Amino acid sequence: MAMSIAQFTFFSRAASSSFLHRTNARFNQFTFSTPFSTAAATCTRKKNGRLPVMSALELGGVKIARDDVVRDDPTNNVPDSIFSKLGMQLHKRNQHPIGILKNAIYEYFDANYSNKFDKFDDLCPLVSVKQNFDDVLVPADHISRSYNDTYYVDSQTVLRCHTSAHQAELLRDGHTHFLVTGDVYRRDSIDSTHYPVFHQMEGFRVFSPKEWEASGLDGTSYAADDLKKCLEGLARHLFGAVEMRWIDAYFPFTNPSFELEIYFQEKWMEVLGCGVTEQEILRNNGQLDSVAWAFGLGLERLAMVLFDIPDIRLFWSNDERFTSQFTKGKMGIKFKPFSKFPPCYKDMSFWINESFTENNLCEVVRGVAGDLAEEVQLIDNFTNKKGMTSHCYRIAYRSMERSLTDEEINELQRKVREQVETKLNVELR
Ligand code: FA5
Ligand code: MG
Repeated sequence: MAMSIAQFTFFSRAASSSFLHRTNARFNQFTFSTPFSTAAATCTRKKNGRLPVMSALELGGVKIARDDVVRDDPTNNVPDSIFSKLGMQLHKRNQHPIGILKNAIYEYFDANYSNKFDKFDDLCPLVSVKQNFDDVLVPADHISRSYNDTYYVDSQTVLRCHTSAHQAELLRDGHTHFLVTGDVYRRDSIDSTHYPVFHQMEGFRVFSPKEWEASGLDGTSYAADDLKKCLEGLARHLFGAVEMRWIDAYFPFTNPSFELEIYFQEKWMEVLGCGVTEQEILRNNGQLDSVAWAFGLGLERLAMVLFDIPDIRLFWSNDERFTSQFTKGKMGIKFKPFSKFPPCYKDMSFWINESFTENNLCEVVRGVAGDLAEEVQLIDNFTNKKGMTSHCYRIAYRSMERSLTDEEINELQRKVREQVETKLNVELR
């Protein structure tokens, strides 16, 4: 296992939707100047007199109906494709790679910390803006709060974009060692390692002064050392030998902060963020003299490496040729691809406008093609003498399960072009 400290590098391409890589995303047509409805907040129980429930879900002991989440309202940017993923809870399926991985991580913590970590995997994914951002000190102008990056149910309620949204409440409830697993939601780009719904596991450990005082280290250094040891141990438990490296990072809620990258498919892939928790979070939530560490793991990313799963869309497949390959409690299984259909590429060029963002484009593409969209990639970008900027995107269409016909792809591309023009207000070339 090669471990090294490396300078921060973007992995593979400019990832837009992370707490680190948010510099070039721009606000889209939904902006904060839109008049907000002040309507209801988090995960409220079904109110009387609401529209008929189309598919009420029971999540975290709370009933959620489609019209609680998808609304024709300018403060709402949740499409049906995202609502349909709510409640799938792949992390609770013991025969699914995400569930198998969750259980393997639980095992590591139970064995090494004698069952000290409290485990949560059923917390409601609808959270308040306060929980998702304010409680973890995300600045008011941080790009992750934008409608371009986060799914808003209304001005005060979001689909959590990370499991860190639960840190504060669990601290206030008196938990000092905990793991939170859950589905998280982000408007994001399209490729084999990014999906708008994925799963994270948050880890949190609080230390009291007597734990670090004897070490001769200050609390922060003690926690940072312990954190790295813990996660390196976890990586060994899961992978045995794998090439990995620590990268210095930035998160609003930790300092110092790090990311762990693993070498996969000839690239460095970021699998987790972590760090020593900001004192303010501890103080605000009843932990006065303590220090703590926290991490947030991307479960799909780890599972891709562990089970040799080449594309993140496969986790959502109900095809038996996928689901039947995995067994409860078994980590060593390598996925055998059951189809190798070639991708079909379609290019489209248009003049962008002020409000254009790549996440909005990806949302349109997913809305039309769903999981048939494998990748959306900017392949050409220029500005003419009049100051107009043209983008050319290449869309790769591919099914994981069957071959697509020319007609089917042409029809998808026709619809994408139509909607790009009408919804994004750009001029096709
Ligand atoms: C966070 O979400 C922080 N909350 C993590 C954290 C927790 C840091 C506690 C410090 C303390 P980030 O945006 O980098 O950070 O996402 C964490 C992990 O989620 C990434 O390393 C990656 O493995 C995974 N991830 C991020 N975006 C996607 C995506 N679109 N699809 C799949 N996995 C993703
Ligand atoms: Mg990141």
